[in-house]
Amino acid sequence: MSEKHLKTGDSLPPYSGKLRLFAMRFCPYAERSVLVLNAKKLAYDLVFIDLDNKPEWIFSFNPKGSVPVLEYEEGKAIFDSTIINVYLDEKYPESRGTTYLAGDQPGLIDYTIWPFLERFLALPLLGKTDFAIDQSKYEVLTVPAVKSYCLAPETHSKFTESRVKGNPDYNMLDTSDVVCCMRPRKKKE
Ligand SMILES: N[C@@H](CCC(=O)N[C@@H](CS)C(=O)NCC(=O)O)C(=O)O
Repeated sequence: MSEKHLKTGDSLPPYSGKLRLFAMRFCPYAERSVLVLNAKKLAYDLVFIDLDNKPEWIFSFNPKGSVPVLEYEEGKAIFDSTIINVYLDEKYPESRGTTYLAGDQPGLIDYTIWPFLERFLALPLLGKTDFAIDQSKYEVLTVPAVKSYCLAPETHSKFTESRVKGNPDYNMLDTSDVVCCMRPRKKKE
């Protein structure tokens, strides 16, 4: 691993077949994903990016140009540390081994990570089958705090579609304007 940060004009190192994380040595978000890769003992390449003179090719992996970015197959990448870590934990769950994400009781980690997993469940409906996850593995869905606010994959997918079309349907679940269709009860004589 080179500690050198690649900059504008530098070429993309050849893909070795391993997972590849684009990072910056002093970035705490990138460190989150490095820690998960290390904890899971995964083989990976680390490529550092000069964030003030970004190499052109970083935008083909992440249009925002921010790090971390995980290239999980040649030319296919995801970005944002939480998304990367959820993906890694889902794809390589071996070192987890507990009912909840960090033990046998639901806790802060479940409440912090679950919202992303909930949205991962909708990805196959949006054509992203690479990220399909198995809902039955997540006990957290039975926890009342989660169950009471959780939305169905179909709902997340409809909202995402509306957002992608540029017209996010924030009120799609609002029923306050729905006219009640029950007949008024007859008054007792
Ligand atoms: N929400 C993102 C934040 C990533 C982030 O802000 N990374 C910084 C470096 S620490 C970055 O890439 N900044 C340069 C830029 O956004 O163009 C994550 O969790 O991955």
